[in-house]
Amino acid sequence: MNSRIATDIGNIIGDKNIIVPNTDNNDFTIDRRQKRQSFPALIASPDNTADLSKLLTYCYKNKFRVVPQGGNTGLVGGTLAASNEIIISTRRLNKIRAIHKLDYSMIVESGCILADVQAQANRNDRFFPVSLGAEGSCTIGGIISTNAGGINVLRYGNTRQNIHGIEVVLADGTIIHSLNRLGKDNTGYDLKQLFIGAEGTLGIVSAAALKLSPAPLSTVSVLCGFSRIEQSLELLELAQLYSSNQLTSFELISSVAMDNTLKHTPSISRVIPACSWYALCQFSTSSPVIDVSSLAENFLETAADKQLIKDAVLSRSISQENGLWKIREALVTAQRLEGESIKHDIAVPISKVPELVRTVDREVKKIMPSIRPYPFGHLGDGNIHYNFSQPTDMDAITFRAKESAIHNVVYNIVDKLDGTISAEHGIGTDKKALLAQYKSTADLDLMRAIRRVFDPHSQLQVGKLV
Ligand code: S2G
Ligand code: ZN
Repeated sequence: MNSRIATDIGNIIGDKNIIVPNTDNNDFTIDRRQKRQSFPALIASPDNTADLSKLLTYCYKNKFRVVPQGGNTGLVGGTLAASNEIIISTRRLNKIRAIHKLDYSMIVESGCILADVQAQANRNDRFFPVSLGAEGSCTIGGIISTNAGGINVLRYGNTRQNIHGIEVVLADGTIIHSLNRLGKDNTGYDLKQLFIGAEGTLGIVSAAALKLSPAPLSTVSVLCGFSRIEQSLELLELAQLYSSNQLTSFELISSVAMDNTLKHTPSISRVIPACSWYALCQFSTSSPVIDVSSLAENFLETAADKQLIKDAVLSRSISQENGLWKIREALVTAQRLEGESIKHDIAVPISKVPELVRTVDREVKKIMPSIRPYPFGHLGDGNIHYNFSQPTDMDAITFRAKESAIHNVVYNIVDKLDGTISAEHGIGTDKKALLAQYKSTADLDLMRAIRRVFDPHSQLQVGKLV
């Protein structure tokens, strides 16, 4: 991009907000979890919505291609930029504009880090429930544009269900002001929902009115071990029953994931004897009159009476509970330390998870007998990260060479089980071709038509999503 353009953009957003990519600050140009490098023409980081609007108007008039970016923690190549594209980072749009306790709402700008927003809500005796591994660096704009999930979806829904309103800037610079704090607003199309999960293809979210929940007053977590994947469904049903709607999370962990986490994380020790499968669940309540520990104890007693579990531990303190969830957080890193991995972010109807697990295991081993399945995930949403680790007797190149064959087997099984190829991580560049394979022509045509309405010059997120 020539220097005149950089000068123009500097005049619009301030020279200090133009970021020159170099080896030191590759935070914007390397997608940190996949380690892929971008080489954008320029990185612009406006620090207010008005400048963002002027910048987009300038890009619109000049037909420059734009890649919106939040915390750059995505997993599907959604923030990669080509040399003829401008990364527009929202990180400097990072003010918490207001908190409205009695409205259970909080107005924050896109560049706010999720963990900071969670903390600010907690300080005001409120709870913003979207919680995921990257929360220390992902941004509010990022979780909105990918409709991020995480471990609390079972009780609180995805990001989509926790947004009252948004402020968004369209490709031509038009600002859509709909930062309302209303629990209900039935006045035509719910336009905000179009931008949530659109991966930046329809506009750049600059701020959001978040929906807050009452802060949990007490929580307790249970790690139980069991033998057969089918028992996980009965345990989930029992946990729902005995929690009287206080069940926040229900995560599935395979023995491989547990054993690898223990192997690679010195600070974590085994808390119950080895089992084939584990479920980690959390009961939480905001009520001063509900004793979640006794709910969890009743759950465990009944599970034991029904011989659903081999062993279990119930947290008796916050630090013990944090220790249990550290296992869940650490298992993703632990897999990375076991060599190359082939990952899936799939979901099927909950009742079909056992069939998914057994069929995928059987069919993938026909392609690669020594492959190491590494399944874990959000059983409560039917969302299983059915990952595979490189066989110990195979080099990375040979392993990678089979990746698309393995993906095909897995996605065909998911499709037959009425599932989805992407439950929470989105499509980006990596799954664009897959989406075309598994989404109906009618769906794809409609999505493309909507995209043309919002981005008539085809400038936003070219080559991503649809
Ligand atoms: C999780 C992250 C999956 C991965 O931990 O629930 O969303 O493989 C995932 O990074
Ligand atoms: Zn996940």
